Amino acid sequence: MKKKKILTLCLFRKDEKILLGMKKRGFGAGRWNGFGGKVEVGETIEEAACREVLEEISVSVSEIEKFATIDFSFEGKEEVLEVHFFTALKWTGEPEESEEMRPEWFEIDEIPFKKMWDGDKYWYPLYLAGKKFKGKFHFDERDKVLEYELNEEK
Ligand code: 6OG
Repeated sequence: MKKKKILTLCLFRKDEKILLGMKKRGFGAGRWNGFGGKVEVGETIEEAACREVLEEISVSVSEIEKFATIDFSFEGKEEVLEVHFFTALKWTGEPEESEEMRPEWFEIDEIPFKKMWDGDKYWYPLYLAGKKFKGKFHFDERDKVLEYELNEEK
């Protein structure tokens, strides 16, 4: 079996807007994305999700809800990224830029899919419709989606 790395991603919605961050460094740099990262030893996945948001945009999240798990794999790479997706339900503080992320609110009909991970345009419609789901995406060497599968959970 391929080696798995557990990651989090947290999204924020307010009225008809969604908060994204421009990733300034590391994996996915130059793309808009939600907020998150690796789960550290001794913390739960939910704790990791909240800690990453605080580190990246100085927002303190007190309630989150899981909406998806997606496995991401890449042609020629052994490791599978198991990303746990959350939506923030309660938070305090205004998003602030950090060394890692520059946050910005986008209208839902103006989500910049061309400057996001190629898989995002496939699963965002489910997220925006309030669905819960599981998925798998396989990318080529140039980060384009080769195959994907999304299954809604009842
Ligand atoms: P660090 O390695 O910087 O965390 N992530 C993805 N997000 C989207 N939308 N699509 C993908 O398709 C992703 N692969 C990883 C998980 C990396 C962050 O990027 C997310 C983490 O929040 C391949 O600590």
